[in-house]
Amino acid sequence: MTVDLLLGLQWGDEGKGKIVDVLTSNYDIIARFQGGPNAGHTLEFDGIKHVLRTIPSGIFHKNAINIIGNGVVIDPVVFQKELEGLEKFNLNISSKLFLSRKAHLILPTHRLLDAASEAAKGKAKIGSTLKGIGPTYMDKTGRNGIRIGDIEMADFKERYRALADKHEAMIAFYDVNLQYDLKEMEDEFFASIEVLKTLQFIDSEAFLNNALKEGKSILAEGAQGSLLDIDFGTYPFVTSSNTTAAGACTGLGIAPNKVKEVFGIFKAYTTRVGSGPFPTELFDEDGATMARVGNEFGSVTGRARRCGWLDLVALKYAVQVNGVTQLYMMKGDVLSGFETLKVCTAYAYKGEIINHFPYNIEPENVTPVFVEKKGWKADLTGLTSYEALPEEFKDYVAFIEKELEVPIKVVSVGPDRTQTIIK
Ligand code: 2SA
Ligand code: MG
Repeated sequence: MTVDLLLGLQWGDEGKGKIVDVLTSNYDIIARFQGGPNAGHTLEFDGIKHVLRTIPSGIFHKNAINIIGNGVVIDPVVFQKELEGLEKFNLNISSKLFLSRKAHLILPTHRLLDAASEAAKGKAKIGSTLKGIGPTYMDKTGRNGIRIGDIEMADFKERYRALADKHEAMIAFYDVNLQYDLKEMEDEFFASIEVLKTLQFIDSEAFLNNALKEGKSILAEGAQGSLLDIDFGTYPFVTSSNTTAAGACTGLGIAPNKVKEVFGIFKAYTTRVGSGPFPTELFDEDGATMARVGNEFGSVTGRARRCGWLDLVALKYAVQVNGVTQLYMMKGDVLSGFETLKVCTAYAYKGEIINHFPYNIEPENVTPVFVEKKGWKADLTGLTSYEALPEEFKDYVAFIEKELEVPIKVVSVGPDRTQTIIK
């Protein structure tokens, strides 16, 4: 059998959590392949809203196996809290959630280093979620990291100490006057390691490839978005992992020829949290309306998201880099009531009109070129069939499909599982 990928095509918060939840019943295994507790996947069903951080969204489904792959970075402290938050659902988690031995551990000092690095950058800060993501991936690629499998080794504590001591020296080097009680953080860390041990550590690449051989189906669940990819995103304002399709292969140990469908999730407009360029960003009443109606606040950090019109230049780039085969358009309902909708189809770039996503998209280099589409008035949140949607909405969808040359298969008109319309 094959692997399908579910990826965010913008700067995160496209609504991946909702779609993976809708799709989960079609798969035997749901796997996370990159990122860590910087993600916040929001699921809403039966009147309950729940935010997942590191745990795959298949955890709520009775029969799905959930894998945290080698490409993920795990903070045991956050993980323990996540497990505690799930207790009330009686999910029998230890029987269906497995952790890759090759996944890297986020240490308390990684979080401190994240904070120190951001503080030292001042105005140039990335707007990191301060979860220690960057420093942990630095240690991974620098070949200094500590992995889940190391927890099973006799010298785990010594390895921890050696790395944490090195980090303390680095924190001092930043000279940013960070206040912290490492002893307290370490007690919490080692207590949470004991909780982590109640779950099974596995050689996940072997597990997944065996499952494929046995005819099982796998959905790889991306976190963040394509424009936050370490290689293809708006560097340096990116996260530290490959959020794009290739990341699923390296983050799970699955070969490219096993990948079949690539579901690309995007919002009907655009949002971004943290710093970095955003060509179609709005600073007016329209942007404020999107933020208010769309409830655009980070699911984990609560940070206000910047809002703007749909950017098809950026989206086309994401579709290409990921090999998207099906598009899912989220939050179309948020655009109800706008007289006119703008869609960016090209950039004015250094005196030229270009259609590709260039090296440099800072405002001084790029001005978006918009086409205008007629808006619709109707509230979409109660609609259940594609036919019932307003003509202007269908025109908007058809226009995007034509520009991106990929079909939009699903449109979402609200946060609940039930507010999902298949075209
Ligand atoms: P980091 O923490 O080092 O990965 O941050 C680097 C940049 O990546 C952005 N980033 C995100 N943007 C949107 N959503 C994210 N996840 C949470 C969510 C975040 C939240 O899904 O709601 O609650 O705000 C996420 N994770 C990382 C980040 O803003 C930096 O620009
Ligand atoms: Mg999110």
